Amino acid sequence: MKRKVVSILLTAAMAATLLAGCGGSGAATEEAAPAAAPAAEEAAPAAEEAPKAEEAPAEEAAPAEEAGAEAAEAATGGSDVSGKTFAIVVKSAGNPYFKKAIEGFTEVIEGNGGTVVVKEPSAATVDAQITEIQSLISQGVDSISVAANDENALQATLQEAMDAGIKVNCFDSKVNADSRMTFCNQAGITEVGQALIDAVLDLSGGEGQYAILSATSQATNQNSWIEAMKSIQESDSKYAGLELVEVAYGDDEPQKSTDQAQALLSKYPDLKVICAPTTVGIAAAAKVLQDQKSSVKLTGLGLPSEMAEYIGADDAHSCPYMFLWNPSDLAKLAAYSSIALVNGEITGAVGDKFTAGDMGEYTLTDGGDGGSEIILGPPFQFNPDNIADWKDVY
Ligand code: RAM
Repeated sequence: MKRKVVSILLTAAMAATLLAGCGGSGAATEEAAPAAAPAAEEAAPAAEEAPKAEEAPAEEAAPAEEAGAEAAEAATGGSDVSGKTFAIVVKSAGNPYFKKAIEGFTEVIEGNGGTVVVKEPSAATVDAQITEIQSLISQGVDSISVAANDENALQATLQEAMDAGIKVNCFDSKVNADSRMTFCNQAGITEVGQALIDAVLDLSGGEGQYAILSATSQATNQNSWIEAMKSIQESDSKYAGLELVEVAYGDDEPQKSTDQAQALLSKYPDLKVICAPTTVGIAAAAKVLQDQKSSVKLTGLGLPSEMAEYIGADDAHSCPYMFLWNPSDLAKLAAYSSIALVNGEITGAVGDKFTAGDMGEYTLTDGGDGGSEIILGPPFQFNPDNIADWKDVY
């Protein structure tokens, strides 16, 4: 019972944070720029909404099945989808970011009476995802939500799925407009790029060499954030002193990311900053830099639970601050939009609206690529002042 109360408190606190940090769907774009700024005071209001560290651990410590059942109970506000099957296809297995996403997706679908099928390819490749999606088509699922390992290469397979009457959306990392009905985007691409390049500028002291440690070379989301960083850098003279020396790829594998971080340090003795726009890459680089007592500073996109020990303002810590969103909330949005597609409440057209349970109403907006998207909210900054509040949440 106590755990249930804590669970409800936590859910309410996270919802409050989401509302405080993200606003409704319509407000997301306007609010994104200020919230993405790396100034400490920007993070303060949202940090106050964050669950206190004392509240969070009980939820995290709950046995998986029990926590799942309670979470399902709490997931109200969708529509009944009894007898329907919803698949989630992540980039690859073993990534804690996608573990949280699967939890959020499952909570919503099972909370509304549906069945979940989880597909976790052993490596972050498009071929592995094609194999998984083919099996979902044969199985006759009602819906597929995919975090894509390639923007275009899933098109034939996803078109086959849609031709078979399966509703297809993507989340986290998109497929092209012809391959999807809509896209649940964690944050505006420009907002993420702006937050990252501003962090690089700040941590470099305004000039010098930086490197990017990315995921796979084909990942739609990382590639679009990197392109946004580059174009912002080119468009404003305040970034003129920054030199991007290399984009390295750790393929969202811990060992390869570690090797790539070490290689960057050896190749570029004057390197000032590494920016890793991947939770796997940033965690690997954080350990390398901290173990080596390197003066190179780190920023990027990281999970608070994995990065807490590396976040700090002093020389003993490798990462002064970083950004992310709630991966569980992102996948909940994918689940709610899948339910709306399956129930015929939306078709994926720009302007469609649906209610994402207790997350509120969302509107499908123009994704800028010929398809629609649904934006969760602006990226959130994690820093020494708020990391303790978040490290046990996700
Ligand atoms: C990794 C994955 C994921 C990305 C995060 C930031 O976990 O590449 O797609 O959104 O990092």
